[in-house]
Amino acid sequence: MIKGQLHVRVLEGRNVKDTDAVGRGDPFVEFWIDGHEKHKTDSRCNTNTPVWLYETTL
Ligand SMILES: [Ca+2]
Repeated sequence: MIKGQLHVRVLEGRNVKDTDAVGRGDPFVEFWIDGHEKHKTDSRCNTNTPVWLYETTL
């Protein structure tokens, strides 16, 4: 297994598809490391142009 650090930066979304039945979606980003370690940003309510400015080092 290769070891090291992974720096992840999630900035923003554009033209995010609405998924709510009523109103706009509440988008978030989730990603997995090696297919099993799940990470997720907070949701942004009722927007198609979310901004997270999320950063993490894994
Ligand atoms: Ca909503």
